[in-house]
Amino acid sequence: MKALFWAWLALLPGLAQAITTEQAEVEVQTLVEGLDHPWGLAFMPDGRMLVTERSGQLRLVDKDGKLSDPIKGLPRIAVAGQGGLLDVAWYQGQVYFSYAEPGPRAGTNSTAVARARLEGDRLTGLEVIFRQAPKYGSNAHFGSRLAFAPDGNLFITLGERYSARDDAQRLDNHHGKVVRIAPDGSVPKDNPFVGKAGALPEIWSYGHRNMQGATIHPQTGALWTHEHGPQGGDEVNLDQGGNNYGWPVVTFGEEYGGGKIGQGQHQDGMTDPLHVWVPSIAPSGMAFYTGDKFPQWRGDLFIGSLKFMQLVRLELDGTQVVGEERMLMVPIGQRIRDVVQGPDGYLYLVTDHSNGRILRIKPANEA
Ligand SMILES: [Ca+2]
Repeated sequence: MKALFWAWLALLPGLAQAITTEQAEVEVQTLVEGLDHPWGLAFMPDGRMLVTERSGQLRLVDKDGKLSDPIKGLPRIAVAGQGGLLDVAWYQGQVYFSYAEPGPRAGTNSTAVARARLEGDRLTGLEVIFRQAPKYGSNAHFGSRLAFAPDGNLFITLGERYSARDDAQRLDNHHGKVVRIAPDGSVPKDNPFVGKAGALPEIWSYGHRNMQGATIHPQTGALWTHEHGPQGGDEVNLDQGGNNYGWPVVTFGEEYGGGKIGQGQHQDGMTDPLHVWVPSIAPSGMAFYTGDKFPQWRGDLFIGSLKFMQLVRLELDGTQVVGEERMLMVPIGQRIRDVVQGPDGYLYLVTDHSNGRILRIKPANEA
């Protein structure tokens, strides 16, 4: 009977066999608390962390968890709903961050990305290197994860703003797209839609809903993303240039409260996800584990779950998901917003809460 059950599961896309880590093998430490809905975390080469708070503050955290005052010199940020100060990255001596930028008309906004140098307690030389077009009246689905590829180009995930979902299938806008730009904001000449009439040249891939996870595979250098489905149908995607990922034509989810969306689950010319969650886990943050503190996890993909307040571990065979674990069943009672591997080989989590935390995952019984 059990064998039959797994045979049946194997027919469903995206369902992987449950796997487990002994709870006793892992210790969860609170490094920082009292953050206001933190969203993104990045390490700097000196070991300090940059952390964003959605309400508009960028702060530094030292190795012992000491939190700085807000960094000065940030641009105007549209803080409402899901919008605010969002992801952060460090690349070649500069801070890069994504945020909801106010538009010229009241109530409009879109995701923007800026970079600046950090001098003491302030940003200097701030440049906005990307603006999602068009500015739009919505406080939802900003996407906005940042991932630097090995070639130095920057991937930015962009949501379809919830009420503009049909735009995700058109190339004349940045709704429901991944874009790829150079660190100075210029467009790489080898982007897939450069020179195509009517297409914005920054676009890397399209047909996305709202992606709050993006990371680079440590061996292949490929971009992996995940995205929130509607009701059901969260996806992990191998995000390749020029591909159409289907939203809202194909999805494994349905309208909130029920009701069919689009044409079903597959269509020629649209790329299927590598993995699907039905029901949704509400994924945010994503990291491949490459460290030496948890040898048994090397090569695994870690994803935060907002909805279940869990850390999800996927075991992979190439691009195939062969096992799934829902970790941190001991309830921390806070939504996991970001997942980062530290330079020390520990995993760091950010919890999206009015008393948000940075958590450090260590092996238990470590000296
Ligand atoms: Ca899809």
